[in-house]
Amino acid sequence: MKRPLVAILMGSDSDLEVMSEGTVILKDFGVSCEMKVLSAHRSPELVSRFVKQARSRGIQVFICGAGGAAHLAGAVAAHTTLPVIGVPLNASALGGLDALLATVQMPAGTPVATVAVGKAGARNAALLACQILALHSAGLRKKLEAFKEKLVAGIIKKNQQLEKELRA
Ligand code: RP5
Repeated sequence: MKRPLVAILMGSDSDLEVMSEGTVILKDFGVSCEMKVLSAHRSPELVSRFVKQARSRGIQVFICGAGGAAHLAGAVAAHTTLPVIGVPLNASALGGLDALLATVQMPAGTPVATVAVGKAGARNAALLACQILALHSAGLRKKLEAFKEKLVAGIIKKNQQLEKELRA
């Protein structure tokens, strides 16, 4: 098995369904990853130990998903200079707005690249991780270019379908 390049962390196993969206994307792009439940509030020492050892194990990008007070991405970013992507999750009565604000509003000096709330965010976090890794991988860059071309082809097809329906 290849050494993981991306660590996907989540605050609870209740986040697994959403965060698994990212693993599907990474698998499609042939990027190895590992997944762990680590909570900024329930297990702060484990978070710090994991993050401090990650670079020496080959990790290059962190993706952190959490709901509610959602401090995981920020807590990870506090311990590393590796890029950290935060995925706010809808896990409380506030519908994810709480997690979005907690993840995005980092103080200057400790950046977290925050993506959208929920599954779209989990997917985009994985794509962004691939784009970061592609800075040093021509193979990965080609796969990303092919992915973009597929997006364009999808839009063209939708317009053809729309025209057909309007003409009918
Ligand atoms: C957050 O609290 C987790 O990331 C999760 O989204 C939320 C609820 O966790 P559980 O009570 O389901 O373990 O820290």
